[in-house]
Amino acid sequence: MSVQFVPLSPRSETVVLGERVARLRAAMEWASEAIPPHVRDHVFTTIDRCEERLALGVDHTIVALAGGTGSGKSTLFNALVGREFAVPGVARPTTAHVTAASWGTEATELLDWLDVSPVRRFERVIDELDDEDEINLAGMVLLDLPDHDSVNADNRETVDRVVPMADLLLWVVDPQKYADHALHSAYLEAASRQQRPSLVVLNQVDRLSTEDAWAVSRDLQRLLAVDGMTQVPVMPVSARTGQGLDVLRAELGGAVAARSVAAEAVRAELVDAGRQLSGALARGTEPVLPDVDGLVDVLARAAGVDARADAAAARARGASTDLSSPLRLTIAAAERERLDWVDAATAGLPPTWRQVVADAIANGETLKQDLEIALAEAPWPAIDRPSGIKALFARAGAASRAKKKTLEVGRSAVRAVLVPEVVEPTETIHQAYRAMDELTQLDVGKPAATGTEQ
Ligand SMILES: Nc1nc2c(ncn2[C@@H]2O[C@H](COP(=O)(O)OP(=O)(O)O)[C@@H](O)[C@H]2O)c(=O)[nH]1
Ligand SMILES: [Mg+2]
Repeated sequence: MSVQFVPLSPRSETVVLGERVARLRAAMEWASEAIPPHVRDHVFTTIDRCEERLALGVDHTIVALAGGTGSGKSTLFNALVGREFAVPGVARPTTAHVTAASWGTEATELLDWLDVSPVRRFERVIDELDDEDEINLAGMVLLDLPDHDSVNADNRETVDRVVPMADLLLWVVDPQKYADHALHSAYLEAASRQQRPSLVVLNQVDRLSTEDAWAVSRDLQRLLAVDGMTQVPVMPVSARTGQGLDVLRAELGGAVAARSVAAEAVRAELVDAGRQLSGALARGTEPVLPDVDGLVDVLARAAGVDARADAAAARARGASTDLSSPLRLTIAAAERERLDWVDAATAGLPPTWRQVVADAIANGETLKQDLEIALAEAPWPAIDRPSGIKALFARAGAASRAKKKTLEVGRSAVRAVLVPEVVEPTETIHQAYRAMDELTQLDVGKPAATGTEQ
């Protein structure tokens, strides 16, 4: 069994993910009222973290050693780090703090982001004398975390802060506590649900017979499947004797060399955010922009544009109609058409979107005022009233031209108000909806690296 990471160009992946995060932020800013508050907060936190992680580049892969007290995280950290890392003056791993080792490149910015104390940072210089396995680890930033089951609340808080920031989680369990309920329910299930890239090691196998080691590995594999981690192989290792560490090193090297694990972790975070958002979306419904011409016509008529056009026609035929009285619209009429528009624009969407669209577009009073102003300032055609002998020959053609021109001018004045005040804000909300909807469908045909059991 091994984990395979398919290499992808990490930079183009980063660009694509960056755009996706930006779209999600814009969507959330436009439509956050449609999202339940606890989901909204979670999604904004995710957006912040993804932006920060992408800004730091995906050349590094953050691997976090996580697990319960005494499972052997620190021992395994030391074993992977090796003697070369024993830098005088650098503090040894302790339970209360995060300790970090970076292979090959300095990772100052990343370690600052992770809030790892400067005295708890090791650096491993890699040169051509190193084994291939070691060279493959270039770019890895390994973190030794406090215990997730620590009695100290600060330690648990540190774990809860850092685990979501890791690109790859390396779960360390031991033969006594591998079935620990808290580990499975609080961490492994969540990691699985969020599709977080994970590896699991069964440490301390030197304390078991070979037969028992396999039996425990199998049982652990079964428990992981219950957690939803069907794709994650269990690696039996001993941090004390070094047994199995070559396999673990190779797995880590494969993951780190692909350099897309960080991007994959961000992608998984976005998928998780999308899943949280899916409750605020309707499966299979695409919002549709209602008929703009219809809205223009009906509001123009309600404001008296059609009546004015008829009057213009009558005047062109010779009637003594007055065309100078201002056009008026009632707030009630504006509000009625506006609500019909909102209904049509949110047909099939969850009810919260109705309010979001209603809030985004101009209200009835504003529409009334702005439409009346626009109609007062419209370049109405001058209609000559034929008199005397001319009136006898006034043709139907002149009347119909006067009517048509008046309608055109009135409707285009109405349209000029409705486009920025109603149509464009509705389109913006629809785009926000689509951006969120797209996100909930990211799992399908995911392009990035993935761990697969062989
Ligand atoms: N026999 C054996 N003991 C181990 C192994 N790894 C760690 N230990 C011991 O388990 C205890 C806890 O280890 P530590 O690394 O501090 O665990 P942590 O709390 O997860 O960081 C220490 O006494 C270690 O020496 C191992 O692979 N085999
Ligand atoms: Mg420790």
